Amino acid sequence: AAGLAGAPAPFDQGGVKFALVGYISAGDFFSAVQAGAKAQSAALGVDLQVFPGRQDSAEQRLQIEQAINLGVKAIVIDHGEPEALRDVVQKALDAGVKVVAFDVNIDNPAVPQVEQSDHELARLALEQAAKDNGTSFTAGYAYVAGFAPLDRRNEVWQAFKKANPGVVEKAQFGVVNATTALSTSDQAKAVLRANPDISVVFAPYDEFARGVKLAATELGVADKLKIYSADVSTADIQEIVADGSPWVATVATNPALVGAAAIRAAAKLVAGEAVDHNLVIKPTLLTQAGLREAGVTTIEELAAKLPSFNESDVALAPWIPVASK
Ligand code: SR1
Repeated sequence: AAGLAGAPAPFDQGGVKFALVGYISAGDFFSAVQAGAKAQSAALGVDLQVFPGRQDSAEQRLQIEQAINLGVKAIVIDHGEPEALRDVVQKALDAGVKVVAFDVNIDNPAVPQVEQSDHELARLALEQAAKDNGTSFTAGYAYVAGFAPLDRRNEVWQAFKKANPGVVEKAQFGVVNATTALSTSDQAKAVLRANPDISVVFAPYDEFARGVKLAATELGVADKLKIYSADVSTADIQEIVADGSPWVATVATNPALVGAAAIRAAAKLVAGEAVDHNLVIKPTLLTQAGLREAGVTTIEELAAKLPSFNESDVALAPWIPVASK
């Protein structure tokens, strides 16, 4: 590939390879992160190889080893189990490969951590829940421990319940696998049948929210429920704005910006430039009412109507062309 004019080495010469190694296979969020990473890589003249996840730590470790052997200059790790990754990440660093982690705590000062300000994300969602429902309601909660973003959002949920004793969590459920939405829907159905008084579900991952909405619709209780989530995609927006949808708010970044920022951070490290340890992409509250009022039906329309949703100042440099949106 041709070099990038005006860029520092090795980008000025071209032929630079990066890898993005994922952990989770399901869902629009992860495809959009990958799309953003690919677009930013193309703008840098970088050849990006994407290793899709399959919820399998052993496979993710092997993929990191493969990437090292392919001679990549940098690896972006997108989710995973930290304990399974720390030694293989050190192996990459020892081989001179730069590493950037998104939503998996590698706990290594040489590895910048990308996140979506999960505390703020959960706080915005729960403030909206309190605005809509008051601070006394019976809740369901979709959560799986062990994923850094969900664990951070969980800290805020626990503090919210403590601060509002009228909020009673009747059931916790959720599955992260290759069919998260469907598996979570099966659990949500059982939970909603057993607890017909649940009026609010906090489901801070769009695949969870999708599953809860499906369950509520199939049980015919969508009009008695309000779902508050994280993340957004075109398919999510369509589910949120649909007539009678119980999915009333989500708090989200543009996931393509997350992927692009991680690639820029990796490029800066490869060029020998300083990168902050914590790289935060800020989320935005999106309500059903707001989306309907704005007539937004796709993520592109959202980006056009809400320019802040399509901008991030993370890991910029004068020589890095920002990927077209
Ligand atoms: C299983 S972790 C799922 C979350 O990872 C990303 O942070 C997305 O926001 C999603 O909610």
